[in-house]
Parts: sequence; structure tokens; C-alpha cells
Amino acid sequence: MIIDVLTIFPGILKGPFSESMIKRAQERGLVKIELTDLRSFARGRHRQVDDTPYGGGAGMVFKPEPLFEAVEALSGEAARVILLTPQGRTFNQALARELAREERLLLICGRYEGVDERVREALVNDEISIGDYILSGGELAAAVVIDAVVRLLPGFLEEESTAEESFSGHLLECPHYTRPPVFRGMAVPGVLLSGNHAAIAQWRRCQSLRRTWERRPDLLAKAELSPEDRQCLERLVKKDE
Ligand code: 9D3
Repeated sequence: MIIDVLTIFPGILKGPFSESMIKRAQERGLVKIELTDLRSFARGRHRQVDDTPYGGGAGMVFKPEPLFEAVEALSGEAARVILLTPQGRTFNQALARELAREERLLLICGRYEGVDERVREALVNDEISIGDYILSGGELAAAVVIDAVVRLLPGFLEEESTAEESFSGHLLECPHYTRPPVFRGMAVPGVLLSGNHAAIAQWRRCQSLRRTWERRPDLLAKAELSPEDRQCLERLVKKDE
């Protein structure tokens, strides 16, 4: 997969992609991430990428010319062109999976009040927001989207499978423990040390259900629950009363 990112602050994105897993994915040739400074496509002495909005008002708007020329130069015709904007549809795992199937992505990081509407109409295929809070620009949102997409590319994960994530994806994780068995007086639940794999699996499932019930009841409503799951939840509801 090739991912182009158009931004006026490429420096913000250098760090996240030159560390750890995403770095290794690039070294292994799973993905090529290219950061392009939008300003290099701006004309004139001042290399201006933004201008005041027609009709007046506060703030600035990205001019169309640098964006059109940049997208054309990066062969944006071949790519799915995505604008990161607070007005976009909210990013989630299903959209990450959808984007992971693309050959080529081109992400445009918004800034200021936004982009000239003609960019949206003629260049952009999708508009994505990463959630209901205000960032100062699309760069960190692009990093989030890229991280979520790249880890889904075939060959990225060695052991754990992402198929399992989608299977149990509607529940939160159970609590995890590692050595020592007792730390500062806090013991690991006995069942985890029992060696009884059936009992351990049951405990974990029940703990997952409990966490989800306590913290994300919205997810529980979507989950596929077995009769055993329902029994576990019934016990929790009774304890709560
Ligand atoms: C001060 C301007 N705001 C008026 C209410 C609108 C606004 C414009 C641009 C607010 C934030 C931004 C910059 N944010 C993004 O470009 C952005 C973003 C976000 O702020 N939250 C969640 N996802 C995204 S994706 C891009």
C-alpha cells in the first residue's frame, strides 16, 4: 500500500512513522508512507496556501490551486483521496478495514477553517473525523487513521490475528496479570494459576462481559451472547441490586 499525506506541517507526522511497528512495516515493504509539504506546491514569493474567505468572516481557508496541483502530482487519480476534517464521518474499525483493502490512499490534513469547497467537490472521495473533540489540525488524525490501517495490512501481525479482533470485537478485554503472583499484597486471581484451561477461559469471558457491562453497555447491546454469557451477566445484575 502507498499512503501519501499532504500537510503544511510534515514535521508533526515524522515521529509516529519512524518508530516501532509502523517503521518496521515500511522497512518490510508492506507500506510506503510519503509526507508531502503542501507549501511546495504553492506559488509566488510567499508560497501562500491559504486565503481569506469570500463573504468575510474570521479565519483562513486552504486555496484550491496548491491542493489540486499536489493531488495531481501525487497521482491522486489512482488513490482514494481522504480529507481529515471535523465534518467527516467518524472513523471506526470497520472503516479502517475498508481502507486497508485499498492499493493507495492520499490523506489531506485540514487546518484553519477548512478547505475551499471546490476541493471537496472535485478531489475528495471521503471525509473522516476521528471523534467529537477539537484538534488544531488534521495531522494527528491522519496519524491515527494510518496506524489503524497499517496494522491491518496482511503480514503486519505475526502472532495474534486480526480476524479474532473482529470476532470478539464487541467486548472489552478481561484483566491481565503477569509475575509475581503476589505484588505488594495484591494477589493474582487463583483461577489464572490453576492450570485449568476451561476454567480460565470461562473466567476471562465473564470478566470481559463484566467490564463491557460496566464501561461500555452500548457495545454489549451489539455483542453476540451465548446462554453461558447471559448467565454470567444475570449474576452480575443480581450482585448490583
Ligand atoms: C476554530 C474552528 N472551528 C470552528 C468551530 C472549526 C474547526 C476547524 C478545524 C475545528 C477544528 C479544526 C481542526 N481539526 C481538524 O482538522 C480535524 C479533526 C478534529 O478537530 N477533531 C476530530 N477529527 C479531526 S480530523 C481533522
